[in-house]
Amino acid sequence: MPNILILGGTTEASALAHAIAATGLRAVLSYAGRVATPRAQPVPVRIGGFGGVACLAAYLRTHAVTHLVDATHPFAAQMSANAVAAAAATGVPLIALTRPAWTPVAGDMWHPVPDLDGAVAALSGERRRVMLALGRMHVAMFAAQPQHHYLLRFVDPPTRIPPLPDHHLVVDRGPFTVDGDTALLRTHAIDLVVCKNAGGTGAAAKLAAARALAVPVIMIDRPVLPERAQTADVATVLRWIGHDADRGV
Ligand code: 3Y8
Ligand code: NAP
Repeated sequence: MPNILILGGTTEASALAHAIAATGLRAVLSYAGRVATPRAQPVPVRIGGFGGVACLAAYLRTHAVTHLVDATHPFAAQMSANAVAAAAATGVPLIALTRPAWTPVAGDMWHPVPDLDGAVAALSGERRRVMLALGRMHVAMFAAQPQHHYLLRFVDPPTRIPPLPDHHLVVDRGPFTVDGDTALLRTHAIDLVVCKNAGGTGAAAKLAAARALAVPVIMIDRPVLPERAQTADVATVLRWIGHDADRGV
């Protein structure tokens, strides 16, 4: 009988959890514990790091996990690397449920950069009004470019004031809407957006808003992840688990 561990934290992970719950298969969804109240799930949830590769491997063994699904965010590179290593160490089969990277369409004004350091470097120069749509964890890096006005958006209120001399903070969680993000960019007279190439739908609204308002976007490329089986399709994951997607879902 399958016993699935889903490494979660994304829209796709939630969709998979709902599909698996509908089949009655045993599954646990795992969160890192990054935010105060992660979205409720229709399967049991565990919250917190495992303690590295060896501890993740030990978790897989002691909980008799039969299938590991890495449905984490494309920028959760450490978790994904640990999942590959722990799956290899234990022989537990692994598949990644991910989403394709965004690609520019007509009207997009993207300036691709390889990583967060590249995004900081790209902000050299005259004062701009920048929406830093990166969440909370990497804001401090942008103190190297204090000349700008920054619009920040965090999931939770911060425990410390962000180290940017001129910023406005919005506390909100996605998925976001195009109308909402268009109004946000307009209200704050944003003339530049910085974001990760997250892909998917939950964070895409700001791209459509930037396109509509002819606002350029500094687009951070995804980190390189280790080789692993992967799909963008929940039904493929269910078939991989050996449960036909046509039955019961
Ligand atoms: C804790 C668990 C679902 C999942 C929803 C997706 C969409 C909405 C859009 C902007 C971009 C950002 C951020 C974002 C989005 C989804 C998805 C997504 C981006 C939650 C969640 C957890 C997190 C962690 C959080 C990070 C932060 C990143 C905010 C749940 C709400 C910026 C990524 O305060 C912190 O420490 C936040 C940390 C990692 C990146 C950062 O560096 O700050 N996500 N986000 C997960 C855990 O503990 O394991 O409550 O759902 C999930 C979601 N956030 O099921 O509906 O699928 O990507 N999350 C980015 O894309 O750049 C916001 O503001 O425009
Ligand atoms: P990360 O840098 O790749 O991982 C750092 C450490 O956090 C991991 O080594 C692991 O700790 C722990 N961890 C990460 N994801 C976990 C999970 N799902 N369950 C249990 N432990 C987890 O991860 P991150 O970028 O901080 O992302 C953390 C969470 O937020 C993930 O669930 C991810 O899907 C979600 N998220 C991230 C982003 C983003 O922009 N990075 C965006 C949306 C959602 P141990 O080594 O101790 O096991």
